[in-house]
Amino acid sequence: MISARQVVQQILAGRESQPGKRAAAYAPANIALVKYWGKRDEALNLPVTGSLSISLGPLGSHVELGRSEGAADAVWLNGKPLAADSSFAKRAGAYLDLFRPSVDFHFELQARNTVPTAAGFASSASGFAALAKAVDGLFGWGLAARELSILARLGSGSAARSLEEGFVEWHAGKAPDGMDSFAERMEAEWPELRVGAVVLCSAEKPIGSREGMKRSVETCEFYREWPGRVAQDLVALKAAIAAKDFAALGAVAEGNALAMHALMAATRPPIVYALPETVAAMRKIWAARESGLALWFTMDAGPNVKLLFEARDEARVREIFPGVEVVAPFG
Ligand code: 2P0
Repeated sequence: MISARQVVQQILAGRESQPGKRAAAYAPANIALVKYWGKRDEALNLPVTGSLSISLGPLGSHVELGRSEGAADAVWLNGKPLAADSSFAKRAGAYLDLFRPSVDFHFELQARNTVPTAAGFASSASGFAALAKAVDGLFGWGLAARELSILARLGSGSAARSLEEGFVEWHAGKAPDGMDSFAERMEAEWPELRVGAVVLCSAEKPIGSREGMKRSVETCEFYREWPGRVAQDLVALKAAIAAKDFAALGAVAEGNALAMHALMAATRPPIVYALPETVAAMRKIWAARESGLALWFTMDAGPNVKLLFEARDEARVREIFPGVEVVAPFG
C-alpha cells in the first residue's frame, strides 16, 4: 500500500521549497455528468471508473494560505474562525500534514465559498482543489496541472476535477500509486448550457459519500455492472459534447445519475437519498419533457436535483421551478 505522503514526496522530489508569505487560489465547484461512485484505493482516493464533470465557473472556493506564528493551525471559513476540533478544520489540517515541512510549522488558512452549500452543490471539491493550488503557490513549486489534480485528489476524489473550467474528464488510471489518475479539461465550449440547482432539503444527509461508496463497492450485488455502464456513458457523453447534441447529453447524464442511485438503493443496508420531494421534482421534469421541453436532471449524494437545460429555455424552467438557482458554466 502506498500512502498519500509517499505520493506527495514522489511529486515533490527534486523541487526546492521556498515558502513565501501568503498564497491565494480559486477553484470552481463541479458537477459530474458521469459519476464517480467507488474507489479502488481509499487512502489515495483512486476511483474504480473515470468520470466527467462540468465546472461551475464563479461558484467555487477562494483560499488564502500563509504561515501562522501561533502554536497551531488557524482556520477560518467564510470569515469565521473555526474551532480546532471542527470537522472542516480537522480535515484541512490532516491534508496540510501532507505538506508540513516540520511539526512546528503551522498554517493560517482562510477559505471562502462562493458556492452556496445550502443549494446542494458540494464545496469539498472546489475547497481541496483551491487548497492544493494555494499550497503549491505558498511553497513556490510551480507544479503542472496534472500534478495539482493528483494532489487535490488526495484531499477529495472529486477535487481532482476542480482544477479546470469547462468539461473535465478524470481518468481512472491503473497505477497503484495513482500517477495516472488525474483530470484534464476537454476541448469543448457550450455557452448556452445551464445548470440549475433545485433545493428540496438542506438538512445533513444520512450518510456521506465517502462511507456510502465504500458500502456500495462492498455490498451492492450489481456494482460489478457499474464500470461497464460508466465506460459506455463516457463514450456517449463525449460524442454528445462533440456534436453539441443537448438531448443526448441530458439523456446520458440523467441515466447515469439514476443508475448510480440504483446502485445506492441496492447497497446493504440501502442508501436512499431521494425524498418524496425529489421524486415529485423528477416527475415534473419528465412531464415537462413529454410536453416538448428539453429539460433533464442529475443528482448527487443527496436529495436535491440539478437541472440541465439550455439558455433559451430558462424562462420556462423558472416557471416550473421558481426557486431554481441558475449557473452558466461557460460564463
Ligand atoms: C461525483 N460524488 O462524481 C460523485 C457523485 C457524489 C455522487 O464525488 O471520498 O466527496 O472525498 O473521494 O469526492 C462525492 O465524493 O468523495 C462525489 P471522496 P467525494 O461527483
